[in-house]
Order: sequence, then structure tokens, then C-alpha cells
Amino acid sequence: MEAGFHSAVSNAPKAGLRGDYSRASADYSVEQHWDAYTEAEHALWRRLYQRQIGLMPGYACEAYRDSLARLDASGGIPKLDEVTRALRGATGWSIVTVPGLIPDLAFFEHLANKRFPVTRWLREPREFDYIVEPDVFHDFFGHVPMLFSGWFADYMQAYGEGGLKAARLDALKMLARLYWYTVEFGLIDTGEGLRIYGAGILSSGGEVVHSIESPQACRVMFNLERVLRTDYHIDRYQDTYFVIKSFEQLFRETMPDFTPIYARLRTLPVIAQDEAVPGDVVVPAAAPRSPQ
Ligand code: HBI
Ligand code: FE
Repeated sequence: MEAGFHSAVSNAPKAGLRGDYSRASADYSVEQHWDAYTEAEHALWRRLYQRQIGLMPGYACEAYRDSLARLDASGGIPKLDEVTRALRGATGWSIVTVPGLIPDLAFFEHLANKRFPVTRWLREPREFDYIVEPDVFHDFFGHVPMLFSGWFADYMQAYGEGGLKAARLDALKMLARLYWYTVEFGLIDTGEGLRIYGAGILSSGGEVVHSIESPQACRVMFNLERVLRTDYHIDRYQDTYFVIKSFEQLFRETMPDFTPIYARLRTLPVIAQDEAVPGDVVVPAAAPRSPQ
């Protein structure tokens, strides 16, 4: 990868923080410097995009697929300012470019103000199949299309407001589970069957089919308190997925003030990520599909 802004950044990986935070503003935003991406990076993006787009039919939810088709970022790393113009017109959201993971409070502040942080750098070729921290492919391909959907965008803004409150209540660990099991790994039960809306699944090469069809995983109808109590691993496929009926349901069921819920759940044991709980409404896995 020839020298340049991005390669200087990506050749200086620091454990967990890959980006260059030295140029970030107080809100952690940076310029995208789209011209600094190399042709090799655009080619890697196209490979990632082609692999993922082939997995979407029959697995990704309709709202996601419609948005992704309109965005059409198949040709290379998108110019995030251009996407922001379309996004503002749809739901009033905008994209803010960040160097990588940012502190929780800064992240919640952006969401509460309808700004979605998208990491600037793209993974290395050796990370084609798996990457721990979010890169521009995960953030854009996984998260951005869903922000064009009204109820989901409203849920994301409410999540940001809830995050600022949870920080004051020392309840961030519980609230992070809600983000994990909806925004990152959420499933929705539509008329045509189980579909995916979670970004962590949509941007994953292997978890798309696993989440819908694997008998090793279990799928449980969404229950707020169940989710807030359920632990998760960040480095493997999920054992449990939570299923909503609609994005409006997700927004409405997470509207109440969580303060009394946090107080009650603090007295209850954490539920392991692979534990079945009495009262779970289990959703059967979808039958394995013949290759498209
Ligand atoms: N920062 N850039 C970025 N992207 C994330 O998804 C992100 C973050 N900081 C914190 C965070 N996610 C999680 O702690 C959420 O649960 C808030
Ligand atoms: Fe994410």
C-alpha cells in the first residue's frame, strides 16, 4: 500500500485504536479525506461488497435491502458527505466520520443528535473474513442503510439519549446489551419469515446464514428485560438472537424510562449468552435454503 494519509494511519495500528485521533475534534470527528484512499482499498471494498450483497436475498430485511440498493456503494468506498445529503432528506440523520471507536459518551451524544459515527479506515486484506473493531465497511454496509427507516432511526436517536442517562445511572453495561442484541445482532419476524436487521450480522461473511438457520443458535422473541440481563461475547457468533415483530414495536417497547427497570434488574442474576430462560418465546430456525 503506497504511502499516504491512510497507509500512514493503518500502518501504525495501536492495540484497539487503529485510527489517528490526533486530528480529531472535541466530538471525535475527522475529515474523511476520501482522496487518500488507495485503489487497493477501493478494490478490497468492492470484494467485501460483492461477497456480502450476494448473501442478502432471503436473509436481510426488506427495509435494509431497499436502502442498500438506493445507496449503491458497490463501486468503492463511498463519499460520506454525499450519503449524508441523501440521509438528511430521508430521516434527518447525518454521518460523522471518526478515527475508530470513540468513548461511550461521545458516541451517545452523536446518536442523540441524529449523527451516526462511521469509522474512516478500512480493514486489511487479511481481515477479510473477521475484524474485531468496526471499520468503514462494517459501519457503512451494516449500519447506514437502516438509518433511512423512520422508526429505526427514531430508535437510534432514543438509544443515544438513553445512553447519556444510563451513564449517569451507572447502567451502561445493561444498556450496551440492548444495542448489541438489536442494532448489531437483531432479527425481525416478517410475513415472509425471519430476516436480519442487525449490522454485525449484515456485515459478516458467515453469521448471515448462521443467525437464521443454525440449530446451534436459539431465537427468542424480544423482551426488554430479558435482553438487558443477557450477556454477550464479542468474538464469536451469537448463541441467542432476539426477534422483533416491527421497528415500531422496538421503538415503543423501549420508550419507557429505564430507571426503575435498571434498579430491579441490578438485583437479578445476569443471564448467560447461551442460557434458556423460563418464559422465553422461542422462534424456530428457518429451514436451510438451497443455494441461490
Ligand atoms: N464508537 N465509533 C464507534 N462506534 C461504535 O459502534 C461504538 C463506539 N463507541 C462505544 C460503542 N460503540 C458501544 O459502547 C455502544 O454500546 C455504545
Ligand atoms: Fe456496529
